[in-house]
Amino acid sequence: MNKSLIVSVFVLLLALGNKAFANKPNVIVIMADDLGYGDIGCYGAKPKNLKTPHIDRLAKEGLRFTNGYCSASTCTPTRYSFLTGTYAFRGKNTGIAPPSSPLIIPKDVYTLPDLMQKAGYKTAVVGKWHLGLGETGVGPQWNEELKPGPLEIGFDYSFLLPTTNDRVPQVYVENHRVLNLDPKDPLWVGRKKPSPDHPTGVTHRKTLKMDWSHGHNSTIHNGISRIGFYTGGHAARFRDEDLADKWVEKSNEWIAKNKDNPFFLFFASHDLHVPRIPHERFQGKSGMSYRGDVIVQLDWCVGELIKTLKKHDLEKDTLVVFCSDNGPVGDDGYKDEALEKMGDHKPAGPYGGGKYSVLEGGTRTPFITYWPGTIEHGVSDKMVCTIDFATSLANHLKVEIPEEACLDSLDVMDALLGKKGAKGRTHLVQQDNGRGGNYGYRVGNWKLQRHDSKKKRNVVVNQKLANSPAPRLALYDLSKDPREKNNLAEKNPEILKKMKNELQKILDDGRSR
Ligand code: NG6
Ligand code: CA
Repeated sequence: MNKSLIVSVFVLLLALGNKAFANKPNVIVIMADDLGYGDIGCYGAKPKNLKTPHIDRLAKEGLRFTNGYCSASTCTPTRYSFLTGTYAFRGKNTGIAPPSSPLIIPKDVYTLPDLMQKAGYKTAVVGKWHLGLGETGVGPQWNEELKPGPLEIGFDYSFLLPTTNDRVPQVYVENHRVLNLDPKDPLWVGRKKPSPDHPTGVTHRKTLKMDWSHGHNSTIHNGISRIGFYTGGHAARFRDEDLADKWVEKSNEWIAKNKDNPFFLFFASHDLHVPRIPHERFQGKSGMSYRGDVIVQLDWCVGELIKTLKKHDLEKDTLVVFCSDNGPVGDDGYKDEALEKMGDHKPAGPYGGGKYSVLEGGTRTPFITYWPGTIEHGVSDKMVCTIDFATSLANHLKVEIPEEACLDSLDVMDALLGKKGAKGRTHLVQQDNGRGGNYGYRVGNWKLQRHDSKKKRNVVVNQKLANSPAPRLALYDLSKDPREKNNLAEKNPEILKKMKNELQKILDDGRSR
């Protein structure tokens, strides 16, 4: 073969290689926990030492969305919708999952990881799960095989914090097993105090390294009392300080093992959920409270993942998405000075409300897509939601999804990739927690709030968890009133009626795709 022929064959192979990846990029979804719209530099965070250079770089070189959403203002329903492509209020028991929740995504539901597997991907979830484990009516069998779980709904590998870290137990679950569990020291998890002398956040409050402010006063582990009780499993227990490092370590291992196939990694960070316990090397770094420090820690994780992609020369072959599972909260049950040391920082940016709320701050969250060489850098005002990945990726990968699956997931792939003329969503339902709660419904600049919850009837929950009254139906113009303070319902009865009916139809139809 002469030289020029060799060169042309090489160029052709390179082109084919790139094309294969353009059709099947690796996908990493980095989902932060309780991270608000205004919490990171590229979304306007100002505090001098609250630095997020790695996330900011994704935004600078990728696409930063100003209308990016998660579908609910609490964790479990957002994660449910992200994985199923269906609004959580349509499912059973999709509110915040308790420590002993069984798997809440039915095994026969077609999921995002299912469709990625169909497309030939290896799939993994590393980090916080909070979608339950075990059979319905039974729940997690901690000392046995923990299934069904992620492996039964489309993941090839899982390395989990099974619930959320303010809930018991503090153990890792790798695939079907609690990691490092000594059978001679079985793990018991329950709702009632296991013995009269079992130390709790109430009886041993003085010994705690971080005091609780509400709830979170049952079993103590690592000097922090939690929701729920447990005993045993001592060899399996982790230190809160080490979670972020572990997620990075396990992700890196898995990427290295799977780098020759297309892969899908759901990196489910626990930062900034309570208890906010950064690794010692991040403590004090933000100049704020631990809430700020775990943002710095989260940013470090993002940097490490990108470093890993670079190391394997995969940056140009990987679509990275950075998002959050719900908006911000100050005091979420521990006295960690989050509110006291907030200063002028506005965790929800210009928006009102936050976690638990149907105001914009509850679901409008950081949302960045990054794929060097494919996504041009910029800022997008297209409306996109974490619920849309399923249909967007399915269409991109040419995988058919069954008619009765992913009922509310829309194809916004062109918008995610920043293509010219791309359309985002025209409407979005925002929910708080669980079924029959409160709803937000957004169309263009109009925002309808509908407060249904019997418990929290006519109540708006704001970042400080203080409740203020709200009418059952209210209408806001987000272009002028991002904090949703000026109810325009009376002045715009037609728009109110139209949006109220549209929302009702989406609820009644059982689908919006
Ligand atoms: C609440 C907890 C809160 C947090 C939340 C779930 C109390 C008083 N509050 O019930 O601390 O754990 O559930 O958060 O227990 S989420 O981000 O996982 O949805
Ligand atoms: Ca959350």
